[in-house]
Amino acid sequence: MPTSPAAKHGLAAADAPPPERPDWTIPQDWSRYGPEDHATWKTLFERQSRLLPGRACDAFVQGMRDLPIAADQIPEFDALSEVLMARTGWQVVAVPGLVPDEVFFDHLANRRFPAGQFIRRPDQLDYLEEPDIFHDVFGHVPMLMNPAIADYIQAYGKGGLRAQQLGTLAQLARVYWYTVEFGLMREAGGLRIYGAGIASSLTETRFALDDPSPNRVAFDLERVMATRYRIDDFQETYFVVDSLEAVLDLASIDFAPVYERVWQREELAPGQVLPTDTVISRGTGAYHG
Ligand code: HBI
Ligand code: FE
Repeated sequence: MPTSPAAKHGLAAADAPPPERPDWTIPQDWSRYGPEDHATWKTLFERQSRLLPGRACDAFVQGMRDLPIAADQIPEFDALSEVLMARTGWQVVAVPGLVPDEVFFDHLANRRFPAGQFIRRPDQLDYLEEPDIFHDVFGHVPMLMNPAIADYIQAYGKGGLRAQQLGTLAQLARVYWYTVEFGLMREAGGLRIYGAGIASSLTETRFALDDPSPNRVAFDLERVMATRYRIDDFQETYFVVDSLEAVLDLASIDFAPVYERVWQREELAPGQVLPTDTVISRGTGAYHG
């Protein structure tokens, strides 16, 4: 099995114990992280910090710089929340791992980012099934320092609750997946990463930007909504936005007619390229075969 994204999402936490609180939050219990946990954080932090300059977008780098996140120890959620709250009104709360969709959406709609409390084991550096503190804090929290992304993720939470009622959650989740998790952006220096699933993964950082295999295609809302994604391996296609403001602009669209049109369309396989796509680089497809 090749190395894979830092975290896969979208599955219910089926065998998790029932939560003590209805919002699924737990104390971070920072003092219970041991030396091995901090060492895992340090390994992951150092290797991503070496790789990301020139690869992560400016907002990511800037957000990271302004947060109390460093190599030496696992960050404290309260300290992160204090800085985030002052900048964009967000907080970080601890959860055991994946939480049910409606719980996840309710947190986001209220500008609380649910972050996995645990850290992966040392033998899971490149792959794990649920989002842990490295994926959630290193990958997502720097982008929450950006006002456009802060508003966009809140809007996703509100839209998620609506999409559940409309039966269009699969389509909406693809938008989150191909932006917040696996988004690329055009910047002055070239293509840059803003998606947390890429930024928190050594192997996918290289794959998404440097490998000839995946397609890189200009982001188009309805096209993305029709496109299935891979949860257990690198993406076959990355969608490229021109700015974070363009991502936030998606939140002011009336999705009802969009869902109607997407409903009429055929679903697209993750690696499919259409004649109507604006292709930035056409992948060889070699990696996925
Ligand atoms: N729970 N903790 C956590 N993190 C996620 O990213 C997450 C989740 N539950 C559901 C979910 N994501 C997605 O399936 C929704 O975005 C659809
Ligand atoms: Fe994530």
